[in-house]
Amino acid sequence: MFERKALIIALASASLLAATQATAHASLVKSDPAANATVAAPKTITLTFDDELTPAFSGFDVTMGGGMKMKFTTTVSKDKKTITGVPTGPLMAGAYKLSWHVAAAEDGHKSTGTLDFTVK
Ligand SMILES: [Cu+2]
Repeated sequence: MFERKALIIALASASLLAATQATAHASLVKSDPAANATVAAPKTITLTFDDELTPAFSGFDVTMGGGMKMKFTTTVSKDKKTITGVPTGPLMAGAYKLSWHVAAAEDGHKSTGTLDFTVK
């Protein structure tokens, strides 16, 4: 009987811990350009997350079709939830892949993702 109770407590603690960790990770909630959008050459790219980020470990890379990396200057907003990137030169027409990486301010956990967009 005691063992069964201990097991139930252990399982409850484990699921509580898992839930805490899941909410502590920063997830992308909005982007401009949106994923898979076709847009005029953007002057800025913004990525908004559901959690505060650690600016030093949060940013993104943008590559064009052949893997050519585009240069961006990125900053993190005051509320620490939005990354804004300004390309150092105009983006030519073509297909782009954006790869983001962030660290949650709360626990330092890292998450990454990608999105595609096209410049017409
Ligand atoms: Cu986390």
